[in-house]
Amino acid sequence: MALSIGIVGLPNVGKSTLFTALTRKGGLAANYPFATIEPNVGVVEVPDARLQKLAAIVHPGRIVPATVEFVDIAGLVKGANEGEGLGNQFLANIRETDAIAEVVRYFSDADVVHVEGAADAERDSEIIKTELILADLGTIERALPRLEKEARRDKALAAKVELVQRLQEWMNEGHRALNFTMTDEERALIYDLHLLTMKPLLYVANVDEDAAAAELEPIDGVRPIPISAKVESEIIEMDEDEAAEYLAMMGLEQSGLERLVRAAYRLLGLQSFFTAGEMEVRAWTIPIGAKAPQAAGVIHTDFERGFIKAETVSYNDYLEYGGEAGCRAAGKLRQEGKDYVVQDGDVMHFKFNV
Ligand SMILES: Nc1nc2c(ncn2[C@@H]2O[C@H](COP(=O)(O)OP(=O)(O)OP(=O)(O)O)[C@@H](O)[C@H]2O)c(=O)[nH]1
Ligand SMILES: [Mg+2]
Repeated sequence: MALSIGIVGLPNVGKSTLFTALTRKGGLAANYPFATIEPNVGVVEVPDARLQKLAAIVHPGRIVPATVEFVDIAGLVKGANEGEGLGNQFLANIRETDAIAEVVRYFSDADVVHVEGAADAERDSEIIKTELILADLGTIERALPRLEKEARRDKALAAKVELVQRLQEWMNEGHRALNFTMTDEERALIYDLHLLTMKPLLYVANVDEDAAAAELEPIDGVRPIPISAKVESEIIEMDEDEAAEYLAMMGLEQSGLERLVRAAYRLLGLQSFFTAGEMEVRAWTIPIGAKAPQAAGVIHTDFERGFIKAETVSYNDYLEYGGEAGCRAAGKLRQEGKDYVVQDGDVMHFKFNV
């Protein structure tokens, strides 16, 4: 389950600069609006220092971190839903992502054109919010006639039609789908519409280099994550020690990637568990609250289907007792069954039978 995050925002706010820094991939960052035309997809390893600690004990053939996929699309402008600019047609590329990171310009470089004249986080994010809502309303408008037709033949669909109509009213008042009160069943009913404003949203404030550690005012109730795309793009040119020193100088403990991924995990209720063997030490992503079989299923569906038990060691025990053998001897290796709720950092070995 590789987490995927779509990057949106006004043109020229630094989306591609950030994307390039995060993914170390050559998405074009350029000082003119609409530099990005084709969507760029990049996969990034999730930094997790625990992997190295585990590897120091196990000496595996390789280390496999969890990954996050970022999708960089063209900037959205006011009126995008009516075909203004280029962004709207690329929204389709982020329909399938798990979350949206909206880049908002805070940096104050007069040489970089702002499509609305000057940066204003409140107004700029409002423009994007409106465009995303209008894009969703377009999706709903296209889907409804088909749904209504199907509902005439299949009475079971009446509830769905009624739900989508209520949602349409709500969104017509300028609200995101995410804030529409729904039961889990209702949420499942509209899942296939892949509404953009249904996705959890993070704001990334692209700040001036000296403000990367700033505490910013919330936008629409959500505190933005300050990241300097410029700093990030400088860090990727450095070796690890240099980068750490540079971050410390900026008053930061973690790179923007780490802070962004951590925030996304928190927002989406995700955590990691590990497998550790001679061949590889590996991180896997699961929802908080997932039980052992569900965790097993992330590795292979057979592991879930034929789940018997999970030999489990807490991350701290694994380090303290120097690995599996030490934990076994100390009675720290637990045999967990199908109702075990996996804890962040658990080192697990699944027994299964298919
Ligand atoms: N001073 C400063 N300039 C930045 C920063 N981030 C991006 N820029 C500059 O802003 C311009 C636009 O950056 P891009 O990353 O191409 O912006 P974008 O949001 O991808 O733009 P579109 O693809 O056109 O929507 C480039 O000249 C960047 O160098 C920053 O943190 N500080
Ligand atoms: Mg771009």
